[in-house]
Amino acid sequence: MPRNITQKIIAEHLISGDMTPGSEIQLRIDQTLTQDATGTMAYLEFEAIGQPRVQTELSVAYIDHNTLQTGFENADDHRFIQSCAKKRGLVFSRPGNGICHQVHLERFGIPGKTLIGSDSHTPTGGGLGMLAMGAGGLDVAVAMGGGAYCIPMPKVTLIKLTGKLEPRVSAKDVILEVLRRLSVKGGVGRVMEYGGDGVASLSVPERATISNMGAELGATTSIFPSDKITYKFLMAQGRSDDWREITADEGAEYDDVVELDLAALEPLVALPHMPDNVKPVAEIAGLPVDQVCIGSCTNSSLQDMLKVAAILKGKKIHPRVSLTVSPGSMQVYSMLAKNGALADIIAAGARVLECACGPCIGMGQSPGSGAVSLRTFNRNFEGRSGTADAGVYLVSPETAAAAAITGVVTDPRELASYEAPVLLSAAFLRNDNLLVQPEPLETADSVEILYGPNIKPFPVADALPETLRAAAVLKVGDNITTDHIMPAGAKILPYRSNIPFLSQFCFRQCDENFAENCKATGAAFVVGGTNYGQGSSREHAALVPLYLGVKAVITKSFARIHKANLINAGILPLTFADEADYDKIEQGDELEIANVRENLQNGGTLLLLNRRTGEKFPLLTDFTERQTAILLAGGLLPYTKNS
Ligand code: MIC
Ligand code: SF4
Repeated sequence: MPRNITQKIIAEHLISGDMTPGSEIQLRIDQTLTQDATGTMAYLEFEAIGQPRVQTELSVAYIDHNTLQTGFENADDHRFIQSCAKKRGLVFSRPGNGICHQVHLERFGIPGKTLIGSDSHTPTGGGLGMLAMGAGGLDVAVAMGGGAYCIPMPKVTLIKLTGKLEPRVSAKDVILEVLRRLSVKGGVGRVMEYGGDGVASLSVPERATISNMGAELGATTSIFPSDKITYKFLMAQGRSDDWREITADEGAEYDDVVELDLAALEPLVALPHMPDNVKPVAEIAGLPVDQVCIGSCTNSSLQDMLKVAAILKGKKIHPRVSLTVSPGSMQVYSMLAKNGALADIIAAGARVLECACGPCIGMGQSPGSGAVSLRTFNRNFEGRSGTADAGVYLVSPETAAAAAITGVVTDPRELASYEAPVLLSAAFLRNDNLLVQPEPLETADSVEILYGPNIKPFPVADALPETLRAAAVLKVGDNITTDHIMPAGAKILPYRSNIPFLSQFCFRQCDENFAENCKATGAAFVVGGTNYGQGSSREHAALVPLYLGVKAVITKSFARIHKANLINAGILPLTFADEADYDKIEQGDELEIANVRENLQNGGTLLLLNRRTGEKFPLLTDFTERQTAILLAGGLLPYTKNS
């Protein structure tokens, strides 16, 4: 039977399961990556699993999120991760080497391989034809130990590209258009597979921009074919041997098809505070801009930076605007320096930041009160920038650079003509000085793991009891993000390995008394709307609620990675059988679910009793056998240890 790209790679990596959409499949994982903000926890979990060395073809530990060192915490965590990498057999990418997804694309990604990473933008690797997925730290730890990665078999949507982008319209505009049409939940349960004649006009970094921000659709991942363009990219990286062609078979079937004419696109912008709140740039042209930030794993390739440099060349940034530029990797940074484009960026007045996530995760550069900030990033959730009342607008590098000069939102097609950037490179500059290789197996025993005082034990749930009774300590609406549940930012991120400290910030944006209320009641339920837990893969959004006594989260629907993280942590993720029942619960109501273990084991329905009204609501428990066993055991760790 003819197969699409997704089905081909899944079939090659299938350990067990049946490839019918929705049913659970277990996949062999070739590569893993972690970053530091989720990595400390992942390595603590790896240790708890008890495996001495990683069993994958390649595992890389990156440092790119917590690079501000305003106290000892981040530096200690870097040292901890470096020592784990050395002992356990991982390549370590030192701070300054770049954003995990950009570096992985350049130095390690291989078409046709599977990759999971403890970061939701791991699908960036889809630009190279990898099946690359974001996952919680514990799932990555299990995969590092050679275990399978379990997901529901995704549906596959073909995004059929035709035509070619007009000048100054960008790959970013492609994914913004997809978000405009499909919304932040449009990709749930799906792989977005790109095909059609238009694919050939897109470079690997452009494809990576599109697959990267497919995360904002809630998709399992996004993927492009591996073709001649992929070959050229790998060749320029000195890795032509890693190439293999992967295309969909003639007559391959898809669950649905979205047609997109690249030539018809115009510059787009996602308005505050959701990545799918997309409008043409022309519609808000003239809006005064205070800050422009260029970079992040979505838009920090050499190609993007050269476009920015070409627009800024010989110009001066507007007096109102603060412009920051973060190249995605040391490779990008050094090539910019070598060819002189960096000098054009600096001369125009940009503040050049290190090769890291930086402002994207609120690590510095919080905008001023009520500011308008144009960013080439992928998320504009309220407060994520560190300034609660700032408006973050997501745009392409061209649109960002145009506003930096004019001081107002500007359609880049309105700019006077500028010299188009010369795309260097039959060969990229290669310098792996900031990659550290692990200790050989024979001597690994002698390597000491270096724990800092900020590393605290993480919570593990007890086996599931027969009856759950607790108050609905919090009731929230639709599209709650993991940034709501467990915020990031410069003040909090250094405590990613200290769950007790983090707990005081849980759900702060929704209810500043959440943590205290949980502590007062000892046990809690959270009630939510649709797409609960979208955004980041951070398992802290499950571990911290677990620490605070959350037993179950009851919603209209969940985002994929967060649901998996809740199960892994031993918190029940339940959905209303009838969405209208959501309205029949008020914050503070006492709720009870009886016969939990028995009903889960028999595949029966759980009934939620609202003790205030006496009403009972059926809840869906669409768990696989494995997930049920994990929940009964109290989470993935006790389950893995017992099995
Ligand atoms: C993000 O973009 O929100 C992050 C920070 O990269 C997260 C990971 C994290 O919370 O550490 C992600 O996307 O998974
Ligand atoms: Fe880093 Fe931002 Fe990308 Fe997350 S989205 S990996 S914080 S650059």
